[in-house]
Amino acid sequence: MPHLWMFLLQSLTPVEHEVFLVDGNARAMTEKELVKFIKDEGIGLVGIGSMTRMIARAYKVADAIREAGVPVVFGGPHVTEVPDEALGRDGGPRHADAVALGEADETWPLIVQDAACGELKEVYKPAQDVKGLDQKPTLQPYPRVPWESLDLDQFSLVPKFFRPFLSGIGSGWGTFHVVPIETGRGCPYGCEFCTVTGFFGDSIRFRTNESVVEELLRLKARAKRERGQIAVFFIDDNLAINVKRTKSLLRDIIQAGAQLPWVAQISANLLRDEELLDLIAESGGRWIFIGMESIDPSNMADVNKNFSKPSEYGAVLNRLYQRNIYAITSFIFGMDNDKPGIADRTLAEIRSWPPGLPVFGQLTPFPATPLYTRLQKASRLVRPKHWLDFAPFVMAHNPLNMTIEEARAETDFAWASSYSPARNAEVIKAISQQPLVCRVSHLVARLFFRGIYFPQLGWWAWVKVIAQNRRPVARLVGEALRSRITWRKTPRIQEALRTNIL
Ligand code: B12
Ligand code: SF4
Repeated sequence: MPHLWMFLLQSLTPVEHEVFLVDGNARAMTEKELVKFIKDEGIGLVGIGSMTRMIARAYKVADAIREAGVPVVFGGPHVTEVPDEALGRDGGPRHADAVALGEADETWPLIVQDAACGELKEVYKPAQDVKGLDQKPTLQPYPRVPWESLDLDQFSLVPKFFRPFLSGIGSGWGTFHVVPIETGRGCPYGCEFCTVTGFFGDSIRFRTNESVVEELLRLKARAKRERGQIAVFFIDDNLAINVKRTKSLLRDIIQAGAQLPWVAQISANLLRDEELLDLIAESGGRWIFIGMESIDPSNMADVNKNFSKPSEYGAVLNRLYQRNIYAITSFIFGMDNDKPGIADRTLAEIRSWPPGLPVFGQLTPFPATPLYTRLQKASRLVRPKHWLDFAPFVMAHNPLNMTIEEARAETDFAWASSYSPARNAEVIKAISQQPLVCRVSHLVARLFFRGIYFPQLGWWAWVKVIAQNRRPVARLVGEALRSRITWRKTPRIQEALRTNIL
């Protein structure tokens, strides 16, 4: 899925400038290739956005670009949290000519103008209110991202080779895009490990329903025109943070016929309301990402996430399941009360719930979070600048009741057990009463999600994954073919095929 910020800043760029978007995930280039691209296109300013996790790579890219004489401006959560690092003011090397702190909707046009006049400043900050706090964009009005005409080729999840063949199936699968849309910003909950409340603020700002619906309608028209599929990721941190407003938005989407399949993040405490769940289902909601974090209430209390109750998780997932909605359930290991065996206990709970897509991470002290400050004060950080020395799934601090190696072993075990061919087959069997399309999408999602932890890049890796999971794959493909034959034999369908209605 592409990142929203680049489309947003592209729409906010003064019209006389051309913008090129390169997403390192979708269109990987070496530093040399990237510098050549920049030179060939005569690009005068490079903007780089990065989460903490990818910052070391982003600095390397920036160094190569700056060496070629092109100025680089950084933005996003990491540089906002530690701006001195990118500017080389903390004793380390300099990687950026300028940094944009916080939300850059209003500063970006200024940055572009300054760069064009050769007057780029080092730091760009949003204007401050009387209390000295950043003035946040209201999101009303909201920039118009021209989805209907943007070149999204680098982001299609369907390999080019299959496109002609797949565009003929059903309503068309020639392209498949997951598009990020925000309907609001901010979260008041302030969980200890999270950067969102600090970055976006604790008051929430919403776009108007009309502006969201209009954007969805344009996307829907594009999908139809391309004979492809578009799914939406509502990237709000908690789509249902204001339940009344969420219901009103979902009702407007339904009324306008603007439904597209969508995914969103919603905390478990907000998924008790049956009417909300009905509206989620009717408006196209397919997958809900729930930050469950831990099955242990004392861990939840430690990280200030007491509002989310592990004892409720099963009931919440059941309510979703009854409506053919699945959950992506996210867990964190290495929390202060976790001991070896935590993965096994968590997996046992998960098996007692309707099937979903569990994901497992480790407690990570991101800079400028309350968690970082607490661990620093307690001298528990073993790699205080873990992002400059990035090691996937290796904790940067000492957990209290297990070692860093044990936390890693728990994480390995949880991923391996959750996405083993045997577990995948078991899950697909367990949901055999669900419509075929739900089961197919669940299996496909499982095969992709496995890749979050076990890299499966390239054809050969995929062939292996499909071979390992041949039992459920063969069963679903067989069922799909049988239902297609039965469907085609139905007298009404035969008549429609004869008269070219289909
Ligand atoms: C959607 C999302 C995802 C999606 C996909 C990312 C995508 N392709 O969009 C998924 C679910 C895959 C994901 C995964 C992860 N995510 Co995430 N994700 C988000 C989320 C919810 C929304 C991002 C977004 O679009 N925001 C809206 C836009 C408008 O805001 P923005 O990106 O910050 O951009 C604004 C400014 O920052 C600035 N800006 C940003 N970049 C740039 C660049 C330039 C040049 C300039 C001038 C300005 C600028 O301008 C923009 C407009 O104001 C954010 C939380 C949040 N609300 O932002 C977390 C967040 C970015 N994710 C976070 C994390 C930790 C992760 C994971 C590491 C989690 C994990 N443990 O696995 C993974 C990493 C996956 C990976 N390897 O890529 C953290 C990052 C914290 C940090 N310090 O790095 C965040 C902030 C959430 C949090 N709880 O703290 N994520
Ligand atoms: S509810 Fe989610 S976005 Fe809000 S502070 Fe907690 S983890 Fe962050």
